[in-house]
Amino acid sequence: MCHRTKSGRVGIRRPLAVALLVAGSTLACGPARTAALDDMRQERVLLHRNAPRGMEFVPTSSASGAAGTSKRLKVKVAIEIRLDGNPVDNAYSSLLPIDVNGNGAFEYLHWNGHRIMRVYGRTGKKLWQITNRSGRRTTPALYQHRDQAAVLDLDGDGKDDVLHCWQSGSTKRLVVRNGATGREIRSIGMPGQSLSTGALCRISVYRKQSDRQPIILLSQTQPGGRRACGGRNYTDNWVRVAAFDRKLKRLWATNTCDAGHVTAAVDRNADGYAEYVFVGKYSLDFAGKIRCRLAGWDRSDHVDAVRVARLDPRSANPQVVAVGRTSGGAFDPRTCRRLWSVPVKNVQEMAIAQLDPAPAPLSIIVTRRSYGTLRETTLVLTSKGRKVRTIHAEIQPMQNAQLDGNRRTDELMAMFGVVYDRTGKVLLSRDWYWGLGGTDTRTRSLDDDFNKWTAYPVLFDMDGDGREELVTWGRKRIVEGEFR
Ligand SMILES: [Ca+2]
Ligand SMILES: [Ca+2]
Ligand SMILES: [Ca+2]
Ligand SMILES: [Ca+2]
Repeated sequence: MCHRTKSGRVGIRRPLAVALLVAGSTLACGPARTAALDDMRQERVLLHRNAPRGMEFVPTSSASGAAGTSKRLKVKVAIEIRLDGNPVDNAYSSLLPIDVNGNGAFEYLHWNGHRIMRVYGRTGKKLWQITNRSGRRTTPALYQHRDQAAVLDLDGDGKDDVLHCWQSGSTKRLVVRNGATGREIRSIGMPGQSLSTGALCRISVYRKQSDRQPIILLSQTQPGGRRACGGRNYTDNWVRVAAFDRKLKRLWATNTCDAGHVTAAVDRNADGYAEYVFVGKYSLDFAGKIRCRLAGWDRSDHVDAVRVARLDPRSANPQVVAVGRTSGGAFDPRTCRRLWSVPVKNVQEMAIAQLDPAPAPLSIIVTRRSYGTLRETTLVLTSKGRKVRTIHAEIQPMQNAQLDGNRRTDELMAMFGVVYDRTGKVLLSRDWYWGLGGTDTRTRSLDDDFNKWTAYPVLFDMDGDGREELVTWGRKRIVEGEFR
């Protein structure tokens, strides 16, 4: 039975949540389950997106979904926005959807490091822009990696704001900016924090179970410069987790050398609010206490990808799956106890998806990095870690998605927005946007490709009609594609 309970969700577009009591555990279900999943699909983009390291898992298939066929996808260019500015800076920018006026349709936040940030409306009009001519830039040296930011309402007026890293002179800052005007709402200085090209901005925002308020997690370097953390004092490793409230009041900071590149929240009762979080290999509560560290993980090695999912739908307990250079496997999130190990070495990319029709257990897709070689490196594992299939393509999975006619199985979206079905067949290539604006379509190398278009487009319901669009950007354009 489902019990309806009101939840006053802050800054979230769907206010209702419903809980189901099953064998001592509370799981959301029914309309509220759907609403919570819609929220989570938004939040995995708006609040904690680090797509080059993979997106958090959110269920997108269900046993009651239509069992149509998995067919080739078509995308039509719906919106094309001309970008001004340095084409290389544009290609190496990040992008997030932002609803600046709270009407349910999303505008485009486009920024590069601490150098330039702007918002374009859906008609292509630039709504605002800030520049810092001497600010840190993300450049080709960063390869596929980009700065993060978060989009949420932080001043309570119902309209999205931007939470991002910036700088004044040689001081790094954490800034909250009005999404509609670009005006700074508040900021704090972070003296001593690196402003090097590689000092990536890592921000994850979660909604805490305890009070349903957002908590801001920011990766900072530790004092001690290059010597700290065994010479790996990098923000990209989440070496120190600093936490702030929505007013940017500092709550706590916890040292976590060699943690990993990404975070993943544990939502035990599936109501959309997090009970605790994994920051790479460390599980932290929202008071900053380290709950546990993934069992058997090398002290000096970090986690490359980490996801949380209920791998077997018959179980009320979620699992945490993590991969990296020295280790990989599934763990009990409550204790960090290892449940099984990934049967191959040096896996750095991973996604969780519903590859067998729901309600079958989920699959785990792991890829060994070998850019440009012909080695078969993408493996499909069962929820118990057994290898069931090798996909004869190097798929760098970014996320699971629901895009085709079969709503009982997920599709996989990978680099450059290429979509694969469960067998590794390409359902959507990048052809629909690659040649726009005269970009040379001949590929000389992957490095060239990174200079043309982002490797990690955004999949998001931009116009609020319940269907996701695909937004990509490159040297001279932002393009929004509609699935047909
Ligand atoms: Ca606001
Ligand atoms: Ca929860
Ligand atoms: Ca599907
Ligand atoms: Ca849509």
